[in-house]
Amino acid sequence: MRNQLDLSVYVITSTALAAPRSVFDVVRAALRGGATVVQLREKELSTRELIEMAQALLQVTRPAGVPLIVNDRVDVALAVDADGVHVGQEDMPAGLARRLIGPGKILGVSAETVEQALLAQRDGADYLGVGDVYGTATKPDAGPPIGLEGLRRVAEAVRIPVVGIGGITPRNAADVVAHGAEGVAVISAVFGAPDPEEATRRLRQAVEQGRRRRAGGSGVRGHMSVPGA
Ligand code: TZP
Ligand code: MG
Repeated sequence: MRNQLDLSVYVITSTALAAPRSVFDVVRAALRGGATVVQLREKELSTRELIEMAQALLQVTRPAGVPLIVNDRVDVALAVDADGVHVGQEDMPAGLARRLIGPGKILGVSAETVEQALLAQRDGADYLGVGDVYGTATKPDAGPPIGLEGLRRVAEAVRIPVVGIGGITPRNAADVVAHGAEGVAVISAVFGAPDPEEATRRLRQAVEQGRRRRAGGSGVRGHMSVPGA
């Protein structure tokens, strides 16, 4: 799974935003809509509850062939044999996480700056979550938005793929990809959406559009590439 990681639409759980629906209902809808990665991120749960939710989510993601990544908790990821773990700058250092999970599991690292990104790459990250791109209401302790240019600087500095995160919606996801991201990571755009399946489908379409724009040589917002122009 590590070798064939598809970061196009990376959905991150939120029990709070899913309510009154369950996280499982929203994850199933997102998978129908074409989500390519699911991350379990539930800061309020006990260790026991987190393990139970991870095991139940694996029953949904495995048949779909989509990796389940556990946020923050290397121990929980290992205990349930999840597909990988995602660590931030205040979690277990990436090098230690890699040592514990071994070479076969997916390791994601959050990076806001080029320096953090280069260290994570050196320490064995498979991909980077880069943001907050646009400003988010979902993570109150996120730093100031880095914007599309901040994202581009990080993406250009590393060899490993990056996903943009923070305030991403179907309307702006193409810009994120046009500025060098391989895909988009979202919480509220899917877990807070009235129709998570449709929201995920629109994110996927936007990612494809962003790739076409990048291939056409125009990463600049609002500028479509015009052949011969
Ligand atoms: N890390 C940086 S921004 C963010 C995280 C976890 C929250 C993203 O949530 P949303 O709702 O997609 O803006
Ligand atoms: Mg974390």
